[in-house]
Amino acid sequence: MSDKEKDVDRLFRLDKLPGDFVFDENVTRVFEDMINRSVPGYSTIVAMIGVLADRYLQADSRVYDLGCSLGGASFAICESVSRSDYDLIAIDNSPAMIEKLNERLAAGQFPHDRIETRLEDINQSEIENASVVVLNFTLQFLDPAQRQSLIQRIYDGMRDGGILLISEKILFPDAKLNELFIELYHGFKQSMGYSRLEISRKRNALENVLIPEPLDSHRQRLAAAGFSSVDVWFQCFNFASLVAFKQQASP
Ligand code: GEK
Repeated sequence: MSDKEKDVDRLFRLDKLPGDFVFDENVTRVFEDMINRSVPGYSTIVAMIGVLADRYLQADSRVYDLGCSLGGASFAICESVSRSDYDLIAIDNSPAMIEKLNERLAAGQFPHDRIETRLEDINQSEIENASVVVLNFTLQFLDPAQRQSLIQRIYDGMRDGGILLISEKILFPDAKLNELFIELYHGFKQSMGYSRLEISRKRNALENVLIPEPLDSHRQRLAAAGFSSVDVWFQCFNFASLVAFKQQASP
C-alpha cells in the first residue's frame, strides 16, 4: 500500500466493530481524509476562519485554536493574517494529534514560527488576551454539562471586539427537517465514497461521544456568557458555523 493510500479513512470498513470513537493514532493517521470526506464544507469553513481572523485579530493579542487536531484552522489563520504581532496557541488533548502536529511544524511544512502547541484538556486551559478563539468542531465532543463554563472562560479571556468562531454538527427541533438533513448528509458521505455500512458504524461509534445541539442552545449559551452579536455565517445540512462578538457596552 502506498503512503497516500495509508492515509485514506477505511476505519469503519473493518469487520470488527470498533467501540466508542477516540482520537487515537489510527484516527490521527487518516484524519485529514476523514474530516474532508465527513464534514460538508470543511475546507471552505477553514479557509473562511482565516479570512475572519485576518479581520478581527488585534495587535499583540492571542489566537486560540481549541481542539486543533492537525492544525487545519491554525494554518489557515497563519496563511491569511497579514499582521505578525500575535501568538497562536493550538490545543488538543489527543497525544497522537499533538505529536503529528509537532512533527509537521518541525518539518517546516507550514508557517509555524508563532504556533505554540499544547497537549491539554481545553476544560483546563487558561484563555488570556485573546482576540480570536476557534472551536472548529470541538465543542460537540465535550460533556454538555461543561460547555457553558468553557464558553464563559473564553468570553472572560477575550478582548473587547474579539470574535469566537464555533463550528458544530447541529440538531433541528423539527423532526421532519432533522431527518431530511441527516439523510442529505448521509447522501453526501456516500458521494464521498463511504458505504452505507461504514456510515452506520461510524454513527454508532460517535453516538456517546459527539453530542450535537440545536442552534438555539448555542445562541442561548453564548448570550448567557455575555457575547453580544451572534449568528450563523455558514451552514450546509446539519453542519453550521457561528460567529460571536465580545462587545462590552460602554460605561
Ligand atoms: C480542525 N479543529 O481541523 N480538550 C482538547 N481537545 C479536545 C477535547 C478536550 N476536552 N475534546 C476533544 N478534543 C479541527 C478539528 S476534531 C473534529 C477538530 C472532528 C479534540 C479531539 O482530540 C480532536 O482532535 C478535536 O477535538 C475534534 O479544524 O473530528 O469532527
